Amino acid sequence: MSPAPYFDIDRVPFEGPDSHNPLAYRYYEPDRLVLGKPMEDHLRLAVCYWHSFCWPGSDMFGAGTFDRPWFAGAGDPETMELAEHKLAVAFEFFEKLGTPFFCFHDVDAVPLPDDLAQSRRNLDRIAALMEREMDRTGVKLLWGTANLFSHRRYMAGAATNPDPAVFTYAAGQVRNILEVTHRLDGANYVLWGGREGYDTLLNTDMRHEADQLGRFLALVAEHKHKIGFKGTLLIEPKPMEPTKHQYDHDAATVHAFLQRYDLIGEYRLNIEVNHATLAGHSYEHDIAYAIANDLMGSFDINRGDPQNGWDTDQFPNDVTEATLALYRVVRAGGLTTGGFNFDAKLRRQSIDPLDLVHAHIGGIDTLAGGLLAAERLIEDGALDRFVSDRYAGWGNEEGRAVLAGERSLETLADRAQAAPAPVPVSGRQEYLENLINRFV
Ligand code: XUL
Ligand code: CO
Repeated sequence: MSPAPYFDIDRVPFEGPDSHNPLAYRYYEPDRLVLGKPMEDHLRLAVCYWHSFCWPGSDMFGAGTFDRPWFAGAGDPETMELAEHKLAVAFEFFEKLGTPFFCFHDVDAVPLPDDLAQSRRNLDRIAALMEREMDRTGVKLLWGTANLFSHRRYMAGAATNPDPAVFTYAAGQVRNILEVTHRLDGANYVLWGGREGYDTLLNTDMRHEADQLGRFLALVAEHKHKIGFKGTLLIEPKPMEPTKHQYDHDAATVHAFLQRYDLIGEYRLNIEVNHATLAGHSYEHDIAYAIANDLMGSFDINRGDPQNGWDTDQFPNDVTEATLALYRVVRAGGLTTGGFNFDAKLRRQSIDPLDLVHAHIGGIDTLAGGLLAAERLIEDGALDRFVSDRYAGWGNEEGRAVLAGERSLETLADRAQAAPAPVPVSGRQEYLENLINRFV
């Protein structure tokens, strides 16, 4: 259970913005107070298991480039011993980075044979070791999830599969990992509908599939309450990839779906940068939508490549984007059960253990820098004031009466006819963009 250290570094220290040490944080200072709350509680950073410890560096033109000692040989199945080795390295990594949370799929942690009872035994065995490591290090589980998209049984979806036996199998898989997430005191449980969509409408009954997905989500919520799991259930929107079209397209689509199937209150959103951008939005847009509709839950953080139209899942490095996201999150009251999970992977040529460290240090400092800029922006107050002044007209008695439904179209029309025409007011976009750059 305790192989030799894999990462040849000490714990990553905070050294401040002037440091030239590539193995130190320049901005991430966990106990620094930001607007009265420690930075680590604002960010609730998580390392993801799958990209960092399971993904071999493969692409559609070639096999894996990463040579990790816990990987099974080509064509060999993963064993529990290798899974335990992987777990030990993962916790070594969390400790050295000082990240307080991690996230995993069932299949990331252990082999899942085509036998739900044996899969559960494997999960329980690793959960016991996880508990030990969690106790030793203080690292906590941000969320667990089921991989309902890699196995060939799920090629036509899990909850939305035309075969009810696949729906049933998926239910069994979710029960196992939801219960394990509960056992590990996970703060959330995530459902990402990887193949809950279609490849072609020619073979698809869209209404039927939506009803199936609605039922599946209701079953998961019922089971959560039955077992007393107190974490938040989260849906992670994504418009496409792997399917041509996924039903959980973006925050607004999921919102409509939750309303349609009477699931508001049971689910919140896990919003991911590169999913929002694939949907043709900015990250900030989906965050703003979630906040406006009381659906903010948690965040997967990464970035896409502006020249590529797919989910490249690179580590975040844009401080302005992080600033705008954190400004909204903090202004909305901040995270509760959620966190920022690095759902990001190395490039295929970054084959050294240290590359994983550099990637996370950069991502963590990007978020920390964004948080500090957001703090300055909030303390300054000019942006807030600009927006509230812009809507100030609605705050008077007449404006409130209109919104409260106390005026008819006729009354408004008569008033408009009697009054001088409204005078257009500048939206001042460029002024505001310059303002943001003053704080980043
Ligand atoms: C895929 C993705 C997933 C989910 C969890 O694009 O983001 O890793 O976060 O299943
Ligand atoms: Co994700």
